[in-house]
Parts: sequence; C-alpha cells; structure tokens
Amino acid sequence: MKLTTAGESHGKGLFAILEGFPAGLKLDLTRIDGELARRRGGHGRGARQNIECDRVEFLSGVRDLVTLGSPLALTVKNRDYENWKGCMAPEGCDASARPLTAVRPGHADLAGTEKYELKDARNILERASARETAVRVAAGTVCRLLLEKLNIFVAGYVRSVGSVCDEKEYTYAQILSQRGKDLCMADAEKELEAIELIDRARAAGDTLGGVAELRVIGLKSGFGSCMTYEEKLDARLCAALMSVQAIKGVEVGLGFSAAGRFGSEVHDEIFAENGKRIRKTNRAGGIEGGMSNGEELVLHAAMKPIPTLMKGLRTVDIVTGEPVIAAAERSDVCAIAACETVLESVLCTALAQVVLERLGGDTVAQLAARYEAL
Ligand code: EPS
Repeated sequence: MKLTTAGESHGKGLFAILEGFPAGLKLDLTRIDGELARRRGGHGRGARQNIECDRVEFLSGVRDLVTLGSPLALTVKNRDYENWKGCMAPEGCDASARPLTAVRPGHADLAGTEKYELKDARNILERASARETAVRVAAGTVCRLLLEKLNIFVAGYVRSVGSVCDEKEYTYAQILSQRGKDLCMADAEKELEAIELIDRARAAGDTLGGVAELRVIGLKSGFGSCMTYEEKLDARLCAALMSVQAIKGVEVGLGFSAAGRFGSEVHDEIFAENGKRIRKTNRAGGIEGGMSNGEELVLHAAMKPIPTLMKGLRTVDIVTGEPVIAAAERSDVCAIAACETVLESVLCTALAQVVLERLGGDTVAQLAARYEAL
C-alpha cells in the first residue's frame, strides 16, 4: 500500500492517492470528518481554522461507501482558496502578488528558495505548510478503520506543552476517557497550566511546541523484521512520525532515557504464568529486534515551536540582502493537540502498510482471516 499526497496550503485543496488498499472496507465518513475536526482544534490554533471546515470527499476507489481495491482518490478542499486564487490559480493568476522574502528561521523558506533558485518563498511555504496534514489525517483514518477490523487500535494524548509536562503513566483506557478537549492532555490541571502558558506565548507574539505520546493495542507479535534494516518496525514507525511537519524527535518506549540506565532497569523480564509468557513492564514500548513483541506500542514525538512568530525573528531579506524581521501574517501559537491527531493518523497509515506487507489480501475479509490465524 502506498500513500501519495499533493496540494498547496492556499491552493484548491489537498489530495491523496491511496493505492494497494484492500476491497470491502465500509467507510465511515463521520469518523473521518471527526478526525479532521480534531485536527483543526486545540487551544492555540490560528485564524485559518475559522475559515476552514474540513470535510473529506472521495473521488474514486469507493462505491456506496465501500472500498473497491482500486486506488482511492480523496480530497479535503481549501475554503481559503477563494481569497487566494488571484495568486494561486493553476490555470492563470498573478503569481508574484504575495511574495515572501523575509524568510522565517526554522521554516522551509530559506533552504527551499536556495534549492529551487527562487527569489520568493511562496512556492516553498505553500507545500511545506502543515496544512498538508489535513489529507494525511483523512487517509490515515481510512487506514485506522482497516486496522480496527483486525482489532488494532491507536490512541494518543499530549504529554507536554512547552515547559508544562505531565510525568504520570496512563492505561490505554484512561487515555481515551480522560483526553482533554482543549489540548488533548490527560491531566486536567496540567491542561489548564498549559493553556495559561499558550496565552502568555500569544501575548508575547511567541510560539510553543510539545510532546505527544502514541499507543497501539492489539498488534500481534512478529510485525516488522530483524532481517533487513528497511523492514525494522521501529525504523518504519519513527520515520512516519518524523515525516510530520515540525517533529524533531521520536522515541520508542524509554527512548533516550534508556541510555542513562543499567540494563537491568531497561529490559523487560519474561515470566511464566499459567503456561503463558508474560511481561510485567513494557519499557521497550512493544518493539524488540525491529519486531512487535505483542505488548502495547508506546512512542513519543516532540514537536518544535511553530517557526512563524508574530513578534518576528531576525533574518535577512533574500532579495535585498538587508537585515529584516521575519514575515508573519498569522500563525498558530501552539498546534501540539492538532499534531497529536496527525501523528495518530500517520501511525495508522504506517501500521496498515506493515500489516499488508506481511499478510497481503485482496479483500478485508482475507486480511482479517490471516490476522486471526496468527
Ligand atoms: C495549517 C494552516 C496554515 C497554518 C499552519 C497549519 O494556515 P495559514 O498559513 O493560511 O495561516 O495555520 O501552517 C503552518 C504551521 C506552517 O508552518 O505553514 C493547518 O491547516 O494545519
């Protein structure tokens, strides 16, 4: 299975082709639009989200809400296009109308203009924008619906926003039932603290990042491989998470903190109980030797603060060569809650890929039977 996305932030919309997806999956549009709504939300989001009202539309690969086995084409339209078509329309426009030359440190602007030999970062930022994640959430939710047919479930929550960090441990059920509405944090008091911090950042014209925790239940052992480096499950999933805009760090299980401990404090001992092998800890985060080990998957992803700061950072104008303050029209102050939804979605896509690679199946029923038989 392969997912390709296209689309510019202020173009007509975002588009995706999902090929190699099995036939026979009943789609739930409310579920997909629900995830799109979750992606638009979260305290700290910017004015763009008031303009958009993201809805998925399937253009092919589906009849009467059931997948056909042919490539799925889906789109999430940009309502803001109406305000931008004068400089974005593919069929003709004034492409020089909204230049960005005061390149933003931390954004794709500078490296992109150098790479494509441009004197305006518009073509770069339009594609680099996290708006692209809208269609990745739509496609990822299609993959989530497939995984759920196998009883594999994915959830997550926000563990930290800037310096406000929740150190507690939660069960999968707690994550689902406690997930806050404003920031997707599991601890209500921490969420209030984080909201205050975001408000302070907004007042100062600044931005904030955060950390999300992702969990997967129901994945049987043996997915991924220890045989080739490309097939290692941790490498596959971390690459997927790292592909999300602004993600700068990913961890499996204890991750970085494992490096500072003794081996006896890191590895999950194996016990025999009632003729079964069990673990009493899951510091490995459900992956050993590049393969799922049957335990819950636990991953973390760290998002850097969004690089468009209303107060502006010092930069150099790429046309005049003069020192200036970086461009800022509007921006999110903090998008970690939205990012958490995106991370869950890309994880669903990557897991569906791994499962389909191992088990194949032209139809969902064939795939489900093969999974059940493991
Ligand atoms: C985003 C839409 C964008 C930004 C943000 C994410 O809208 P606009 O650029 O029109 O304000 O809010 O994009 C970025 C963080 C970025 O760096 O470009 C969205 O829908 O998620």
